[in-house]
This record gives sequence, C-alpha cells and structure tokens, in this order.
Amino acid sequence: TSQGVKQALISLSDKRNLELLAKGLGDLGYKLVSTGGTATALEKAGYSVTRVEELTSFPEMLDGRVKTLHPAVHGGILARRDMQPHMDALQQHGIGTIDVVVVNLYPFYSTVTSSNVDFETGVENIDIGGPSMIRAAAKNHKDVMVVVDPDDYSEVLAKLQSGDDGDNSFRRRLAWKAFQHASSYDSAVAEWLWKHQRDGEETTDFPPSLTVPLTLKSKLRYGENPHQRAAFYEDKSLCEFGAGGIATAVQYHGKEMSYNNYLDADAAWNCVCEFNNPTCVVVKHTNPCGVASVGPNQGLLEAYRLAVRADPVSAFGGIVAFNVEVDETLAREIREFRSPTDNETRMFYEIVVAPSYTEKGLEILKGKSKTLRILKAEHTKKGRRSLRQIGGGWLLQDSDDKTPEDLGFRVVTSKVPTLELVDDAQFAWLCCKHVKSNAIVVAKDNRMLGMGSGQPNRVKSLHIALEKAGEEAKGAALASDAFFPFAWNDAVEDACKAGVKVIAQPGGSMRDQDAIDCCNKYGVSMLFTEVRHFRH
Ligand code: 93A
Repeated sequence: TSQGVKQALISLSDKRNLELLAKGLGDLGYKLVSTGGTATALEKAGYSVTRVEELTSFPEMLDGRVKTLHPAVHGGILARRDMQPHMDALQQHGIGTIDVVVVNLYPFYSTVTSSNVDFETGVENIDIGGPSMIRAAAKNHKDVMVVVDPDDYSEVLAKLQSGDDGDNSFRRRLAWKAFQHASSYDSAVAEWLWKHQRDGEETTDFPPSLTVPLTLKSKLRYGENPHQRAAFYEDKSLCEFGAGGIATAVQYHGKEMSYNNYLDADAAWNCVCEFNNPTCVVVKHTNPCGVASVGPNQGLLEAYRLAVRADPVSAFGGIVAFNVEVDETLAREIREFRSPTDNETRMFYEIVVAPSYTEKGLEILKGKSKTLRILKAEHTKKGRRSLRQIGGGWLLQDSDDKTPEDLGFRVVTSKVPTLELVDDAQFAWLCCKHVKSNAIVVAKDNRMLGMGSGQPNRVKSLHIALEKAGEEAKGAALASDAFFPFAWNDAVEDACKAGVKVIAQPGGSMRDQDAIDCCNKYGVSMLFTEVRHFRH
C-alpha cells in the first residue's frame, strides 16, 4: 500500500495548466494518481503517474463509465484522519489516503449546446464518477484539498508550498467552489433533460426548468439604502448564453460598484444597445432622462451633448452609456463638460459605460475623478430571459425584444406624417420602451426632448413630458407606452396644442376614434403600433 505517501488524484477533461499542477505536486512529493486520458497526458509530458486501476486492482470498465467509483478511491478520500477506526479500516483493506483531488467534469454544457448533438452523446457526457469524487473531497475538506478550477492551481500550490494548507477558510472556500461546480453541472443536466422529457414530441424549452446556478461575485457596501445589506451574484446560465450585459462588464476604473449602480448601469446599457446609430443615453434612477443618436458619420460627441441637454439637472450624478467606442475627443468633453444650467460646475457622473475605449480616451476619462466608474460591457443580445423576484417567488419573461422594424406604425389619421416624422416617432417609441410606466416621450431629430415616467396617471406623465420639452415640443413626435383608457381625448388635445406633430401609441382603446378625431381637428398624425410596452 502507499500509506504514508501523500497522494493526489488528478482526473481532468479540461487539461489546461496540467503541467504546472503536476510539476508543483511532484516537487512537493505527491504521488500522482490518474484516470486513463489524464495519465496518458501526464506520461507524455514526462511525469510518472500511477493509474487508478493499480489502486483499485480493477480495470476501467463499461467504456469508462466506471473508472473511479471504487472503495479504494472513495475510502482514500472520505476517511477521517482524526478517527483511528477510519484509519484502521484503510490499513485493513490496503487503501492509502488521497489528500488532494483535482477534478473537472465531462464537458456536458458545451457538448449539448454545440450543433448536431444527438441525445445519446448528451447522455454519455453526463459525468458520474467526477462529481462523486468532487463531493466526497469537498465533504472531507478538513483533510482533503479539492480543486475544480484550473485557474486555482497556482494558489493551491502556493498554499501547499508555504505549509499554510491547514487554513480552514481556504479549504472551505475550495469546498464551496466544488459544490457550486457540481450543482451548476447538475442544473445544466436537469435543464437539458427537461427539454427532452418527451421523446418524439417536439422539444420545447419553455417554460424552462429553472435551477439557477448563482455564483457569489462580491459583497456590496450596502443595498438600495445604507441600512440594507447587499451582495452581487452572477448567474452563469444567463451569462453563458453569450447574452452580454452588465453582470459581465469589466470595470477599468473608479469606486466599487454599488447596488444602485448595477441597476442604473443595467438600465442605461439595455437602452443604449437598442440603437443602431451612435447613441448616448443618460440614466437617472433606472429611467433614461437623455437620449440622442447621430448619423453614422457624425461624432458621438454631439450625441453626448444633446443627451445631457435634454435634462441637465437630472443628468448630474447620472449614468452615461454609449453604444460605440469612446475616443479622446469625447473623453475630454466628458471630463470638462460644465453643467448647462450652472457654468461654474463640471458635470459629475457615477458611471460611464461603453463597448470600448481608445487608449487615450480611457486615460483622459480616468483623469476626471478617482471615483468615476468606467465600465466596458458587451452588447446585449435578443432572446434573453428576465427573472424578477417577488415575495416568495420569481417571475420569468422573455426580454422585450421588439424594435421599430417589427412594428407597423399604421397611420390612422387623415394627416399622413412625413418620413422624417415617422423616424422621430420611432425614436420616441424606442426610448419609451425603457421608461417606467406610465411612459411618455417627446422626441425630435433623434433626440429625446422630454419624458414623463412612473406616474400612476398617464395624463400626468404626458404633462411632465410636454413641460420638459417646452417650446421644443413644437414639431416633435410623442410616444406613449400604452393607450389612454379615458380622458385620452383631453391628453391628445394638450399634446396637439403644445405643437406635437405626430403621436405614436399602441391603439386598441374603446375611445380610439375620439383620439383620431381630435388629431384630425388639429392636423396632427397618429400612428398605431399595436404593441404595448409596459415597464413596471
Ligand atoms: O464516466 S464517469 O462518470 N465514471 C467515472 O468513474 C469517472 N471517473 C472520473 N466519469 C469519470 N471521471 C471523469 O473522467 C472525470 O470527471 C474527468 O472529467 C474525466 C477524465 O477522464 P480521463 O482522465 O480518462 O481523460
């Protein structure tokens, strides 16, 4: 037997950093024990390795389905070193202890998400022996180091080399990570089986079976308010679909992200990603308070100036998002820009988020302030799902992916709008989608002039939007996220009187005809989208 000799069991599908690991463990005097493929890889790299078969005196069988499922392996992992009867039992059966377990699993997720994979192949990629070892080692973490992430090898080796490997919190962290790894893995298997539960019938992936694998990313200083504790978790099942988004953004600079920062940055990023032309969105308390797009050949700088101008007071302390690269000129403008309402004060922002920055641009932005958070995020994609918590449960829905190209914008008035006005209406409508209900947006020439949000009374939202737009409402477009159930007529009249030239709304109210009549009276155009955009 190999009692007295430290043993490390290495069984890996992802063989990244394998040599670093083997060298480190070898230098520390560990005997390396491996399964077939891993053993071959180690031998090829010049390391001497004991095959699991030698430990178990049993061949790998059933095409590898049974390799490590044996008392010689699991006894060596699970035995309590502080209990003599356990150690006696190992002795009696000639089993040596296994002190380090390095395992990662059959690549189930990438296999079943690659194209043309049949059910059988999926099933064969469900790892059984690997999770068993991971779970056993994690349970006995007091005596066994369990390593599931190739990025952790150096840290683990450093701990072992320093003799500081008794560190309980370190061992518990490894064990936590191991169970997280095993549970995400099982979640992926469960979701896949759910999709294939009825053989032969058309497979459906809706509603999905949800076992959300959350990974703790960071503790936050506090929640929405300082007396609320808070933390941030990443949901791998959302991120790995390549969905982009704020959770996976990289922070280049600034103070740590707060709870509200995440919410606001998410709102700003989702909104700015909607636009095809270079666009700037300014968000305050999850609502866009400034939005402006420029033509493909115009500078983003102009978009930024116009977006802030929509509501400079609200923009102060807001989140600024861009859908294209931030360059030097723009960065300088952001750094120097003074509040249009008070020329003494430089504008202050919580966050700037963009898909990329030029080197010089990033450097200049960093110089704005120590605290300004600078994020680089990946464009969000369609087809995401959104999950929201309510007391005791979760609500799931598809993301609201409709864009103007998907809608009709049907003219219902005698006045037919110019193409330019239709563009304005579509722009207003796209902004409206990101404003909390009841949402009204007034826009012209690819910029938001005013918005009313979150009012329980739609007419109030309309008045707020018109008031913000002021004189600029003349000749502009107005969009509403839903129809006006009553008093629509008065509201339409107010919009017409303010000089709005086109109104876009879903339509579908009993009072539709009143609204149309009113528009006809004022020579204003009305467009029906037939799609509602509540945002609660
Ligand atoms: O087929 S298994 O479920 N049965 C086992 O007994 C077993 N033991 C290790 N899968 C098993 N493994 C997995 O094999 C590991 O989790 C690892 O992913 C893989 C390494 O195999 P190889 O070293 O032959 O490449």
